[in-house]
Amino acid sequence: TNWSQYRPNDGKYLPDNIDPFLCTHLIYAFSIINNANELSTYEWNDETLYKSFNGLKQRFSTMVSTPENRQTFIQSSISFLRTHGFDGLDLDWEYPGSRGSPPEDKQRFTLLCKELVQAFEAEGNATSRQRLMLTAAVSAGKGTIDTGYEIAEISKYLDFINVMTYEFHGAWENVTGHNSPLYRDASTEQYDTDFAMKYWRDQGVPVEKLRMGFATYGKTFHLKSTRSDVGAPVSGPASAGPYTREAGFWSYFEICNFLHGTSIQWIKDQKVPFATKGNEWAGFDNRESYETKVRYLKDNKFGGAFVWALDLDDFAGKFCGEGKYPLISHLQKLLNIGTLLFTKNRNHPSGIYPNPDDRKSFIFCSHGKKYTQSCPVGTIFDPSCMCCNWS
Ligand SMILES: *[C@@H]1O[C@H](CO)[C@@H](O)[C@H](O)[C@H]1NC(C)=O
Ligand SMILES: *[C@@H]1O[C@H](CO)[C@@H](O)[C@H](O)[C@H]1NC(C)=O
Ligand SMILES: CC(=O)N[C@H]1CO[C@H](CO)[C@@H](O)[C@@H]1O
Repeated sequence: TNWSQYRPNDGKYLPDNIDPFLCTHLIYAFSIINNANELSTYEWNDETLYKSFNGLKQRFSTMVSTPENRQTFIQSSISFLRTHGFDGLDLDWEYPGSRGSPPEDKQRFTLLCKELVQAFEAEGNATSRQRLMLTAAVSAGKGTIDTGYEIAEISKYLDFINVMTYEFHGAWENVTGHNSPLYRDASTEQYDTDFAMKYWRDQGVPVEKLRMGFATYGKTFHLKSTRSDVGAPVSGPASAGPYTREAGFWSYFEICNFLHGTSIQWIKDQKVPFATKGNEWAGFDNRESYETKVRYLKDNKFGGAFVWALDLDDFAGKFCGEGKYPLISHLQKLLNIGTLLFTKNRNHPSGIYPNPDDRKSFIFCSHGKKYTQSCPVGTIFDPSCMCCNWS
């Protein structure tokens, strides 16, 4: 209530006293209807109180705001991860310093990374276990990057960085645009995969730590006119997919259904496909665009790829007629020379083999199955001892 602030001494109650985890919904009491029939504030400081009240939604901000809160999070993460058998933590804060998070969260995010990795290291030492990994999914938009990250600093602490090189365009805009273009087009300066990857690199992330995002979904639009090129006017998203049930978004397996009875077209400058049917437009990725993107990734020596998301590919092979996981298995083939070797020689005896793609891991074959195993942090695979050794 807006009057609890006036209670004396220990009876005084402000938004800071709220435990945001007690209830699913919180209601601020009260606002009023003014003489002009408008919804309006009443107390002189309602607007200030609204700010701290709604600030409670910023769980990341509150968590990073004090050393004590950070330690609570860090220690709870370690026990959570160990209890459930995870090997590490991927931070997915969208985004420090944006969307209501205050500017100082940029520095606090760095502190969080630093303190997390210190605590992970100490726990690994104390328990003689391989230390937990720390990674982050980060923005690919210049503005959000600039306000959110001390790039060179965080890259010291993170084992790798997943640059979310997708969601560049969508039905929140009034014209068609591709979800995950490799290159810019005339109208989208600094809003493409190539820009984002090089921006992170040029501000100090070693290339081997950078992972490029590969989308297994597309973004959709409802066309307003007969135009269907990039930049054509739209009136919102296309219909929701029957499985993902979210307007503006289709999984790759839903895209495959859409493609029946229409043909794939290419955005030449951006090296990605799209398709139109009736007044619906979808920009997506397929095996061909993955090929171009992997070539780009290798040419630029970026450390690897990550996929968003496993469950959006045609995982069971029931929709696209391209086998199980058509996009991700294709990506694996494109990235992993080891796999190509193994498909040529399926009779590889059980045992340990160097991983030709990644010296920080090795390949372990057992009864016709192949497993990739990471070396402990700080070591690389040494073929002379067939073991992980200090680099
Ligand atoms: C963990 O052990 C390594 C190697 O013994 C040492 O260099 C490092 O300082 C230790 N880290 C912590 C946080 O205890
Ligand atoms: C889309 O919106 C922008 C401003 O956000 C405006 O400049 C532009 O003319 C609009 N385009 C169309 C096709 O409505
Ligand atoms: C102190 C106090 O009671 N403040 C106000 C809180 O808001 C309502 C409007 O709904 C006012 O009537 C109160 O006076």
